[in-house]
Amino acid sequence: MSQQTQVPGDAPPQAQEAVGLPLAPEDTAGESERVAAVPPDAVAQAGAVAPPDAAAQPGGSASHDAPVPPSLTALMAVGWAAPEGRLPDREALAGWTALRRRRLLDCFPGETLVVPAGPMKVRANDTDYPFRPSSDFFWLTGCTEPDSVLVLEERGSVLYLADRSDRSSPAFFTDRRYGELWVGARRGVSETAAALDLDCRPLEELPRAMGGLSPARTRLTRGVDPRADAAVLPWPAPDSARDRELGTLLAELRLVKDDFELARLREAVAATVRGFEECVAEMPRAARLERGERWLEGTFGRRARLEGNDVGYGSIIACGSHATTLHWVRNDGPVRAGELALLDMGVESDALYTADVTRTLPIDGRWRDAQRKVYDVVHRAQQAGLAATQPGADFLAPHRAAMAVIADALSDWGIPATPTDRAARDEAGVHRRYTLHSTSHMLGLDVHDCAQARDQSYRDGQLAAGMVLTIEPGLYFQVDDLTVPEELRGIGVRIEDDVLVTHGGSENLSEALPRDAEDLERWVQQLQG
Ligand SMILES: [Mn+2]
Repeated sequence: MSQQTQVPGDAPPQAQEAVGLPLAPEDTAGESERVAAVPPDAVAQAGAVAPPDAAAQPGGSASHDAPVPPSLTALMAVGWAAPEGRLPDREALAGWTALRRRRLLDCFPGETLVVPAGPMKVRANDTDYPFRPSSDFFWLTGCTEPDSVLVLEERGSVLYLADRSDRSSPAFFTDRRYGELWVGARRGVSETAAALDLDCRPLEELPRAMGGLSPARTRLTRGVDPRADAAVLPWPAPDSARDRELGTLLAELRLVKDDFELARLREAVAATVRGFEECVAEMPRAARLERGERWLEGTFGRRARLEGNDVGYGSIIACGSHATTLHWVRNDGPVRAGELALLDMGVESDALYTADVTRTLPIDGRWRDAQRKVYDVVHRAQQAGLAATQPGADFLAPHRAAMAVIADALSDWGIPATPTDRAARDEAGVHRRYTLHSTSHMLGLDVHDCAQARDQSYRDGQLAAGMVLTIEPGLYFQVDDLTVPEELRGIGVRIEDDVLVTHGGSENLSEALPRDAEDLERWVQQLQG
């Protein structure tokens, strides 16, 4: 499951009263004291709205930094030890990205392909979200620097990126986005060239390079970087079908994972398994807290940050009837013994590949009858889906196999209560009232990977060795659904594994987490013992 936008909470009464009042800051200290009152971490990512010299401009900067007098600039320029100057070693990734660039160029002979990383995104005022490059850009370069742009050409590809902001210019202490006193040393042009084995040039040269491109022979992954969108106009205007073709080809090239990617996915899954174990172990503690779901979200998030880059999507911690909400990411409910917890979580590795795993389990390690009845059906459905995951099989084969199990079970239970014959039920797909989503999606750098691939090569295509997909049937009985027996209302179950299609069949990458109902009981009891 992927993340959804946060549902806004109610504004507290105090904040509502403040609306419309004239600005009357409590802080009446002098200019210099107010500067000191702004902690460095609050403004460290303010580069998007405050260029390096903003403090010197009339009207001041967004952060109210003090102006920098020339004498201070002169002082800051001297007295530093000579830099070490050692370049990083070439990364193993570099060989793989070179192959990927070669394959992409072969799809568009004689053309120039522009693939940007994207800019930082503002969270609020002068703070940004943590940066993550666009997946296509990262897949082709391995570079994680914001604002970077890859220009691919037969005669030689160039990666444009912001150079280091080191002691050689005042920006090292005035530029909040790149200055090394603000953000620490980062890889610039020569460091990135050495590590990623790419021809790299400073970002300042990009406008001139873009200006020289022929629109009819250039394609862009549009919608990633507004500056690139403006610099490379669609051809023929205003349609950007040629650009969409580039996105489509990239998505389709990414469908089959190479060995490097598979190793990274295995790392992401291994860290995810550890995060699940920690969440289960923390459940008794979470059960004592008003918002125990948040405690578990934090528990998993800590594992994700410790071992990887972050979570690959907003963790879904859905206890009790919250499990019937597909993307429950508010995670503000209690964790109660006797209820089920549906945990849908994935660690994104440092190499930006994410796992996507779901387990539904009894919070106190003991199934109640109605819970077990629903769980066993979803488990059987998932087993059928896993068995149908084979090279050459339709992408939809696991979905069909899983849904057949669920439709039969619902029919046996007389759900929905309205009597219809089997043919009519199948025709209407009535089980979908309770299953809600499809069983699989591709997985990789994106949790819903390769989304721009054509139907013929994804949804209506066939599975091939090297593809990684989720198998995740679910059954959800809403609390207010009068078509199901009362004892089942409020029960939601999903079981999701990450599965690699192999030459001989498939491999469940997340098999280390138990799925059988009795194994789950033992696992929970052992972790909470
Ligand atoms: Mn999923």
